[in-house]
Amino acid sequence: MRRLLAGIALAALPALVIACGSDSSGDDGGDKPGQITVKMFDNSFKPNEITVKAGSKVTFSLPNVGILPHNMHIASERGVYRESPWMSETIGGGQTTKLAWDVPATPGKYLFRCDVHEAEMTGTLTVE
Ligand SMILES: [Cu+2]
Repeated sequence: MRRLLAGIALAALPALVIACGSDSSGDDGGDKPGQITVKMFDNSFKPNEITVKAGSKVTFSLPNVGILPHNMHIASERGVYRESPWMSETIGGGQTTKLAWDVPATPGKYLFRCDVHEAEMTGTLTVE
């Protein structure tokens, strides 16, 4: 009887491992670790509110799904664009570019925008 119970316990183990594994591999849409896809429409980002981990490295994948030219430019810590080097190239509709960003170690809010449409094409990165 004791051997039979041990056998049942062992047989149940793989099921538990699989259950745990599927938990940790769940993701939010197919991006690789550290990669975040932000679609550029005419004229908005989707998503335009993004949360990232302080001190991590992220790469924004930026497909331009509109017709107009767009880019992504992240403001400096104090919200100034012209002093910030965090800027992708400007690309035309149907193209995709990338922007690698060493996320600051300081938690806070960082604004981003498209320089071509700076009034309406904006977003916020929350570093936490
Ligand atoms: Cu734009």
